[in-house]
Amino acid sequence: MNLSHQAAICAEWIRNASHIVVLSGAGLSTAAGIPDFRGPQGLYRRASIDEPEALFDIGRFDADPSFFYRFHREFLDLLDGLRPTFAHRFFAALEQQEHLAAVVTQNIDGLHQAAGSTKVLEIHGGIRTNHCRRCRTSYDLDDVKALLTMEPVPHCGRCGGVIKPDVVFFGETVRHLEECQQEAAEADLLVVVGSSLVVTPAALLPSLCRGKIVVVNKGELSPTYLARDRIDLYAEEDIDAFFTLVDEALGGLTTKGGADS
Ligand code: CNA
Repeated sequence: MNLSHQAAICAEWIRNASHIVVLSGAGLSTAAGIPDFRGPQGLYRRASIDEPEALFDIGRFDADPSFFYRFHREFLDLLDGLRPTFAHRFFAALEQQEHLAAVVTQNIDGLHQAAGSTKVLEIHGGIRTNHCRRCRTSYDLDDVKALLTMEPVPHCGRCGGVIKPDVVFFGETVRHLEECQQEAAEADLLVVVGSSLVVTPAALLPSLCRGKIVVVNKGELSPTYLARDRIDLYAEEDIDAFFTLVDEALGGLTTKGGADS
């Protein structure tokens, strides 16, 4: 089946669905300019860090937060000026047209919200909110950026504790799990985009869906938690190319004043 045929089918299913849920992963944001973590151009290499796996280890963070912040500073610099992709904007427009019930994202970059989506469940947390490890005072991203211009590790103005972004580290509990599971279970159309479906529990969510499952992913897709014969439409295509065609088939949702272009 060719790309435009697959896009036409996806558009038809979107038109007929009443509870659409998107499950997104790192591949959705590569077109925005955010590389994966471990590839040749990956963020781990940019940060010149020898032990990338330890970056998101909560024990390591508490012992030496400067290790994480060397990486995080680079990540925040990279994010400055990046814009959501076409597909981010398409999902925001779908929500505004009341087709989309929720986005469950494994991404921490905040690009769904930047595109205008409001029903976003960040299962691995996100960088937009931050808390003091000691007294739990909250700080927004601009506060942290301002502190990082003055010190290598941002410290709490109230108690002097270390501030940490609300990103889920290894050793911490994922966010909104029950709500994510409920959305997946209620979805009559689940659209999985840009995820290899390797990281659990997010990778287990499609198995809860009783409706149709569409996967748009070019590259590795693990069959461990989602068997190929459970996927109703599998587009091994570039995400933006695919949803540009879906959008056209739906009459141009992203240009109907919905999405932030
Ligand atoms: P992953 O395991 O890196 O899978 C991404 C998938 O997307 C791969 O199969 C790629 O081949 C595919 N892909 C990449 N670009 C495209 C494209 N343009 N079109 C179609 N397919 C594409 O990432 P997952 O999200 O599944 O899970 C792993 C971790 C990585 C999650 O916890 C993420 O939080 C974390 N991560 C997040 C970001 C971010 O916030 N933007 C960036 C890097 C890693």
